[in-house]
Amino acid sequence: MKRHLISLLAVGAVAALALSACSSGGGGGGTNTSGNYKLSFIQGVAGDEFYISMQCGIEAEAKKSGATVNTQGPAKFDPTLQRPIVDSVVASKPDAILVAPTDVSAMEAPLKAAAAAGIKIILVDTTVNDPSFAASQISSDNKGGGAEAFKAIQAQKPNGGKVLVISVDPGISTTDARVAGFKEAAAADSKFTYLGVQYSHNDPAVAAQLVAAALAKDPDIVGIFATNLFAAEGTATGVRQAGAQGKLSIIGFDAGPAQVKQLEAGTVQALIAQEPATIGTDGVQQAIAALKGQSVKKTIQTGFTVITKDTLTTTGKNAVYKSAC
Ligand code: T6T
Repeated sequence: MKRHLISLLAVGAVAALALSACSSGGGGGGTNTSGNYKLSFIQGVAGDEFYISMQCGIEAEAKKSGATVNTQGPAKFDPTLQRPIVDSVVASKPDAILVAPTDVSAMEAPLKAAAAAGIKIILVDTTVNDPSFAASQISSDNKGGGAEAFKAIQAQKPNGGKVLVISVDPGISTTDARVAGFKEAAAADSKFTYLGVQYSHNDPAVAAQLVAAALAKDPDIVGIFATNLFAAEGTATGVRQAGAQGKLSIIGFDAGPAQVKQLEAGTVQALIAQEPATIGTDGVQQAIAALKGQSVKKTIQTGFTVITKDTLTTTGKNAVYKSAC
């Protein structure tokens, strides 16, 4: 298990992309023996720096073997928008699809059908309830990351108090696991009271409203864990709007440029940066191994780095996500 935990308290449009080589691949069904594989990457949502950074890793790795990559993502993190993209990608018969399913239930059947049609499916970041059809799955230690977020609050607020989680939507494997890890860790410390989780639908404005309302009800909240990039962005805004900046700890999952600014400004106290480019690199390697009939790792867990203001220019520097490759 690769895990880079740096426990420091101060702690990371869609592009349709075709790389140079043209695939001669026939796609789906293992008909492509040329090695110039045709890969598709379906993001959880377009324009999210986490998936952009993953795309960068995917493209760089694909280029090494002359594979081509087509990247698409829905405008929202929503299975009703992602499903038609999966259907159209499947119709284009790629050799393999790297995909971050937006829901553990809704995305299972279309991806299973794609695998049954002979397309190698690699689950990157998120997963589904029964991922047995997938050649490989690569993701962060999301539960461990949630527990780490609680540790960061614990270190900043040693006297304990009320803690809240702002997540995305139920049914997303990654953020649900982060919530579970945080909740479990919080339950083990009797000084803390877990107020539960509220869902922002991946909309920073909704997250900000939820946080402002929660602070109006419980002004003594000592810590908020925001489980992804957009939840963190909105949480920081909500705390600022409620005039509570500096009174409580905000720990955000992910490290996009906006989160880094909030860390620098002192609105957010720690970020848990994943390794999206590595997830992408590993995903391409596993896809190509599967296509070549070589041995494939069924699951790969990638690491994360806890970044604080103090470590932003040192250990956290390379962990920040990219807005473009
Ligand atoms: O946190 C990442 C990703 O891991 C999660 O599945 C969805 O949200 C992000 O893309 C960040 O916005």
